[in-house]
Amino acid sequence: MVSNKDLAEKLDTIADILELEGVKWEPRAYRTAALTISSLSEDINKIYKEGKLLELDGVGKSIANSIKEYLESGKMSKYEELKKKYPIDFETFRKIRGLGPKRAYSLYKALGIKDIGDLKKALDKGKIRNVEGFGEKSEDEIRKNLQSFMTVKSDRLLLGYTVDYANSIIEKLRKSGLFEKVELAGSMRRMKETIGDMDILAISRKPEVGMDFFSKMDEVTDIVVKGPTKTTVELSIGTTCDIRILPKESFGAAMQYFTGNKNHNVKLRKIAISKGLKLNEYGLFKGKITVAGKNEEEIYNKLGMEFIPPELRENTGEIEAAQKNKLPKLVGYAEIIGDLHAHTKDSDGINSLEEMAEAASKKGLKYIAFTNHSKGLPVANGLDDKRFSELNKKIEKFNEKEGIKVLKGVELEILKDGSLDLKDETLKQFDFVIGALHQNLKMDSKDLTNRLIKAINSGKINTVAHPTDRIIGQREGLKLDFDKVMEACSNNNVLLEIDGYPERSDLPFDLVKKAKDYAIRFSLGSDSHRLEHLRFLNFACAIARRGWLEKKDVINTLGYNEVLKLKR
Ligand code: DGT
Ligand code: CA
Ligand code: CA
Repeated sequence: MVSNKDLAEKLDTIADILELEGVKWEPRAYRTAALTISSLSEDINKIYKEGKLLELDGVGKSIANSIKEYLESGKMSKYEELKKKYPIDFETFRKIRGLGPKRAYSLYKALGIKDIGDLKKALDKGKIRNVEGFGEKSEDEIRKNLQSFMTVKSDRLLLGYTVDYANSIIEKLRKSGLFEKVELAGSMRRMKETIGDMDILAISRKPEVGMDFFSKMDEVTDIVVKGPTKTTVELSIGTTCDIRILPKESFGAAMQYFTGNKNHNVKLRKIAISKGLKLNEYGLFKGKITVAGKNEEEIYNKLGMEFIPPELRENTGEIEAAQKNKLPKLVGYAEIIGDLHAHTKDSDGINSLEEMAEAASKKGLKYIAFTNHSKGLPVANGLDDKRFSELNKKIEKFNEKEGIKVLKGVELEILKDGSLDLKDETLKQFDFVIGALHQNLKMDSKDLTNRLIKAINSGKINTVAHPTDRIIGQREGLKLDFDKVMEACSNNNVLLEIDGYPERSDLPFDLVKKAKDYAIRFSLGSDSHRLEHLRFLNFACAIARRGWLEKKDVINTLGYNEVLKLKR
């Protein structure tokens, strides 16, 4: 079964090749379709079956036909034809920094490099430096970037693209009437940014019928093992799902056990032993007597600690804090009332300011900052001073209406020397300035850190965009000295951003926790480029919670007028 990711990658490759061939408009359509499909929360097979392909952004008749062909036969003629002319593994190469389609094609033409294996061989023999346009320095870079790609690449899926799918399975199970209870467990319940598989726990008086129903669901592509207490299946989304049916009196213990993580569980079990108790997935026992089991909270309480929210269960000090009743009161998902990072079609977004604002309002948000790119990022159609001044006037006009408020924002390039990409008089117009490193990143750690600190010290930025610049599964984060960066933020009252875009999930939760010790506050953003991305704000909040943040640590819990006071 074709996954959304497969399909999107193929469409992207078609766009790449057509671009190489200098075709004018077509690549853009394929690119848009790829972007739409890669960020869908629904299975493309389902959308196809419901006859809704043409409703997807960027999908016209001809692309819809290609998709249909691919979903039905596993082949896409357009792709196969182009691939005959360009037998290059663009899908993998594009994940390696600095190996976009043009450069990959140059290497193919000069050295016949088709895939990673060929690339490695050529690197070992030092052949790349001799290719026109490459040289010794870029050979070294490709070597480094390949290495970093090999270490970060993984088969784990992103929470942001799987959690809605999981919840829709759970809804169907609940509606079937065959279960008294159905809940999500495992890494998904902990809201970890990547997941290995899906874990579902249930109570049922008819376990056989329940498991039958489950294994015949549309989402299931294969059955790995099937039994009345545990069934494992393959899902169309490209991962497996474990479902376990448990007795009512053990459900809390099972939720605790199968939520994990493993290290958290191991420590709890040791604490149980030290109290003369035994803890497993069936309950907490003293000899043969059940001390707790039905209810998860009770397990924690009987072990001498307060309830630990799933997001914290990583064995990074939460158990010790819970024993002293000193867990933070985590910021609530519903306490986030604004989005502080989103794009419109004025730069590289797909939807208009009005469409985005309306959708954000429908989600219950009170304000949204449109932080379009600045001119230093031409690939993202960044705006210059003049275009920003016009856009800002448009936003002021928009804000005269009742309803959701829009903040005049910018995702501002921090230039190579640490200076900022727009004039001071333009910067003064903005309500919210996000400083960002996107280009010229091939500096050593010290220079890069100083460059960022210079921007932080300028007094002109509110927050630092996706601070590590990692892309999960594709590239490692920048080698910044985060102690120095955090110190500078703390001294200058500059926030750090938590970018909820699934591939980014940046700042990562362990660095969030570290920043909290520097008394830094945070801004949360969906980094939306289209309406469907607005849901990513929730994942930014999940990371905030996993980083132990409380309401007071997160700017997005403040009202619109309060946020305006942060203006620089
Ligand atoms: P994943 O699937 O890799 O994203 O991560 P998890 O945490 O969902 O791990 P998974 O699906 O292998 O197992 C679900 C939970 O079951 C895990 O978080 C803790 C528990 N568990 C699994 N294996 C062990 C084990 O060997 N010992 C203990 N104490 N707990 C385990
Ligand atoms: Ca799991
Ligand atoms: Ca599992």
